[in-house]
Amino acid sequence: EETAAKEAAASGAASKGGPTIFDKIISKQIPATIIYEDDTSLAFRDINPQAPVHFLVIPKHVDGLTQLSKSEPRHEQLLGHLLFIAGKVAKQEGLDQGFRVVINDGAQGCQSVYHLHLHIMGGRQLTWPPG
Ligand code: D5M
Repeated sequence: EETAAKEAAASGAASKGGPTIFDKIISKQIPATIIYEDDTSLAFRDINPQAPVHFLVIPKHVDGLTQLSKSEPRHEQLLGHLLFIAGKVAKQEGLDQGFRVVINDGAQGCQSVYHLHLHIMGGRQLTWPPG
């Protein structure tokens, strides 16, 4: 938990439920390398890539997986959409040999930015299990 808190501080994460750095990326207040965008989602390259290709897919209007899971049914569709976009952009990025999709949720999940995001990593042989 201490590590997660430190990582959160290092990434500039806001408190749970508050605005995060990703809100500023959505509103274009801070730059990011955006590789896909539609009305409800955004994909951009991770600033600290863990693989040759590492991008994030985020919802534009919802903060967290827990928030999504216990609220309106329309969020069920949004979750599916995020995964659909992950696959579409993975193809666009040439990840035809495979890739990994990860969601870090909460302190034990090692989440550092409290705005739901899917990590998509590929372009090298990945290993399992993660730490
Ligand atoms: O991962 C949060 C991820 O967000 C981590 O891989 C770094 C990335 N990040 C943080 N700030 C930025 C900006 N400004 N641009 C691009 N990527 C960023 P987590 O799953 O919460 O641990």
